[in-house]
Amino acid sequence: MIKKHYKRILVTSALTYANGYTHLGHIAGSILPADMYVRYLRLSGYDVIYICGSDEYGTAIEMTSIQESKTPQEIIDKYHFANKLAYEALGVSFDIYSRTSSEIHKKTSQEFFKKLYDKGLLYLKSEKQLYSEQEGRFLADRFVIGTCPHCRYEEARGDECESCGTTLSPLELIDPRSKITGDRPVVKESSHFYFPLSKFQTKLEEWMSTKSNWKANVLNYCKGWFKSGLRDRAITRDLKWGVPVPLEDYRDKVLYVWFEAPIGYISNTKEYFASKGDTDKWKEYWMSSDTKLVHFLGKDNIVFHAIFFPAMLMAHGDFVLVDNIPANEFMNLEGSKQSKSKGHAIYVKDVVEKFNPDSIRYTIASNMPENKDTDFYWEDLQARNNNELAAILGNFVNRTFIFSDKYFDLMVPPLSGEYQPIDKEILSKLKSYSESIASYYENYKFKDAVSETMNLAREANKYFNDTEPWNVIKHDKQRCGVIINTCLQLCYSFAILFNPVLPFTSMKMLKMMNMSGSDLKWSDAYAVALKEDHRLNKPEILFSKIENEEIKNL
Ligand code: B3M
Ligand code: ZN
Repeated sequence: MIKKHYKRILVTSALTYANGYTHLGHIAGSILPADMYVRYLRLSGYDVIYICGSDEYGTAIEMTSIQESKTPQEIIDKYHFANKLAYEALGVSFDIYSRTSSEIHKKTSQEFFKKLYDKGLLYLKSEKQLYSEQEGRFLADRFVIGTCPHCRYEEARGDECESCGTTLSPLELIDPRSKITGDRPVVKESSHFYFPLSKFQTKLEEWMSTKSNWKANVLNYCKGWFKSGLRDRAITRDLKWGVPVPLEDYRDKVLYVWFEAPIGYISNTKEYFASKGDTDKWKEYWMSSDTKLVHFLGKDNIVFHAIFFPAMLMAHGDFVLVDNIPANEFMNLEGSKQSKSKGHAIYVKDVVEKFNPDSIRYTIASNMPENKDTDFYWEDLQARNNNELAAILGNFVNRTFIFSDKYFDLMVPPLSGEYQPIDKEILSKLKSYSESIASYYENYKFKDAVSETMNLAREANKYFNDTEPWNVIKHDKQRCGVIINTCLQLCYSFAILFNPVLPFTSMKMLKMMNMSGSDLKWSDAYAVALKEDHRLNKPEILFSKIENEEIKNL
């Protein structure tokens, strides 16, 4: 169980850059585990909100706008709305999916900066920067490429080497050049505000030492940062696209995207409650120590959420710190990394048009990169859909409904006569499975949660086979009724237990059972909830087979 002293749970998924279409790598890394987690929590009666949105500033956006010959505003409008729709089509149940270009975010991040500034925590430092005379601008972060000083990769970006993963600053690059024009930049001085990250190292280390339940990959990664010593970071940039620095003399500078973007979690929470007419309620979530804050993200975002953002929040002083960061590794595509910048990715908007969104969710969840990188294969989608979803879950539900239709007039048969030991056994398994699946969800073990749920569906098929209702019906309709009643209770349980991973199928099953989807409860999964003589609806096929031709040439 989630610790008693938590009254509410605030869940975030890393904000998606609105410079490209969201792809299955994002889903596996930060979206699907969070969605399954919150769906489970809601079913279990926890007070939970799920916050996400588009990340709309930073050089990534400006770069795309140049590449696509559009304004940054046109770029973010195009991708924000497209991604919002794609997430909906995949059944992602955000409470809000907003954007960092909103007014409320501008205000919130400026106030945050101002508070640190007024506390005297920020300092101004003049630093050498690369400047393109041809373009008349400083080349921040992704606007410059060059050779990585660590691994010699020749296309390393000014902020990070994608080849060896090292965080870089543009001046460390060997032979730097402008990403846009290829121009060789000159070095010029510019002043920037610095956040004193080094001063927070001890406090951060002490705080993290209480997090023994964090994933080893997250803790080890952070230890590496502590070992090399945290360095202060510039939190402003010489760019036009961004949140302006809220100080008269520095209006031509903007806040660094990794400073303002995480504040977007706070801004979006404010917007969510404001839209419900309760403008102060966000404080309950962000400003109480009995809130459990959980960030879901991919491993490339760990440092910002485990070190940089918590240090910002410590410096600010008013906000709750993160309780856990169940970061995932990467899900690659048939052997190599998915990357929207390289066009090597499966976009959500495309895949939901071709396949059942629940089959996609199930395939990703079953192969979630929780502890190591994994790969997405089309053959795996086909196999999971055909051999598990259709052949195990779909088959069980289908046989149960065919029997109910053919022999019981689509009514839940009465429980006249005693349960036999075999019935009691499967019903008691419902309880133990519900508990173990719940515990997997609460401990961020999504792969185990899903495979355990499918194991229960296997048990259900075994029950059907062992009780042989097709024989029993010939000589004992009453006994057959008890069996089918039990099978229908199992179907209802599946609508609940599979709901976190298969939300559309869950609703379809509830419709078939003529049960409401609005007040589903995890504990009803073992409650024998269907009443005798309850009328059922006509069955539908839950999963159709994926044929070889459908995945050829994808
Ligand atoms: N947009 C990075 C990414 O999409 C970034 C996450 C921001 S979370 C505050 O990988
Ligand atoms: Zn490198």
